Amino acid sequence: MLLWQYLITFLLVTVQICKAEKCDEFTDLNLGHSIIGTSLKVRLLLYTRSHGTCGTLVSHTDLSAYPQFNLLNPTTFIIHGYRLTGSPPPWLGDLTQLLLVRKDMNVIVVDWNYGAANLNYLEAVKNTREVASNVTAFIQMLQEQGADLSSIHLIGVSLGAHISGFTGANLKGEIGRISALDPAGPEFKGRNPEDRLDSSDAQFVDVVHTDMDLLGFREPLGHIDYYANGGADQPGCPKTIFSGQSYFKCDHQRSVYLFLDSINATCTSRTYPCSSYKDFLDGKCLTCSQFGDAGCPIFGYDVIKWKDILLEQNQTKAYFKTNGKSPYCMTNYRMDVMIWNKDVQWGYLTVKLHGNGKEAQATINHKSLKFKKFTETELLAAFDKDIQSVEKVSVKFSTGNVLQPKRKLRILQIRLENLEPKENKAQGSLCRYDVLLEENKEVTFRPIPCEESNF
Ligand SMILES: [Ca+2]
Ligand SMILES: [Ca+2]
Repeated sequence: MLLWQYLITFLLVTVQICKAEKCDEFTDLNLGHSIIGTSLKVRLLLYTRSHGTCGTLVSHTDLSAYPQFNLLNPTTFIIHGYRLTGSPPPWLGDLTQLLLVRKDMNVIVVDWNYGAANLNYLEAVKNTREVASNVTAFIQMLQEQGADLSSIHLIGVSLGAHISGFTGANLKGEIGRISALDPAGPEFKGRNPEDRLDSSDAQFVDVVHTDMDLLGFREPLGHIDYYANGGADQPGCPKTIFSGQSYFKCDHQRSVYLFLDSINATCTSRTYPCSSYKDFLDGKCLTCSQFGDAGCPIFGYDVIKWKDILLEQNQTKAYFKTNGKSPYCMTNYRMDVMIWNKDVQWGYLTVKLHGNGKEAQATINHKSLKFKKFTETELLAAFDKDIQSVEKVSVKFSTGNVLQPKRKLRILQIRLENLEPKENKAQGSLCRYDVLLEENKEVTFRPIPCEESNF
């Protein structure tokens, strides 16, 4: 063979390989498109374990063209929301990858960027029904080919949560699960269940609220509704408008990053059913006897293990605190403090746990705490890390009042109990008796197991 023949063969093979590895990408638009306004185009991109980073545009008619689509596997749809700037969602790749790592499944990214990118939010809202019709038709095709509706999971972000709701309603609520990540509030507040997401749209609907005071939805919409950090504002997000665009979307987008952490499962966020965030912070909802040995439901992807008991309870509002950045999960303790000062004392507590060369901190300052002689003050102490084996504890008391003389808290008993169910924790309750806390001075001590004390 001559050299040029080799070259041509080489080129042909290269072209073949390139053709085989051609990946379809999520539509990348810019602010210009958004300013002019875009009209709706729905594209469904398939990802599987064998094609984890290379998307394939799929049609609604011929599934056999995509041998990597396995009808016996569950299928998860990712449905994004409004795109102000037209850029692809920054979390999309991570969400797809983490899902595929967790389970062998088909992931379909519903790309409706043409239609979502528009300065006028109302135009994007108008497209939601049509996106849902498109996804519905695809799912009906899957069903005709033999897929089981209960193995279908829709993960909808913001407007995508209501698109998931419409899709689920089109399929008579028979799809397995909808996970709604901060469902959009504007244009959906106060609407009837058929005009928004609700718990009848799937067999199981889990919802997380992270920005209910601005872009999200305040009222519960699913079988379980989580209110992360109360559901309105998130730690680590800018508090002023001077931070630009992130001021508007940080709280809202946090719902996705919390969910990503839960799929990643590096640690778990335990959540507490309660009537209000205030009661939760006050330590009034820290027992979960209604959930038996499983304990309080955890947040996110794996809450499906609580499905049956949550369905029995019809609607659950659950609260949890998170860190300001990933890993978001915190370790919760119940803390009891009893003092013997003559007068009632008011103030805040900072508690640190030390062990294995690590330190975890909980700041209990959501309100001025009331300490009364010989009366247990029960508190929630949420620590930023999990210290499996606590060697030492530090406590600091402050009143925040610099004008008055420094106070002293005469502690008769301090008790810390890890709230994780028994099989998940290394230690039982930790106690310490007779501690004098001078205001703003940290005191460190070695706790002892409570049951071994003679108190
Ligand atoms: Ca609905
Ligand atoms: Ca907010």
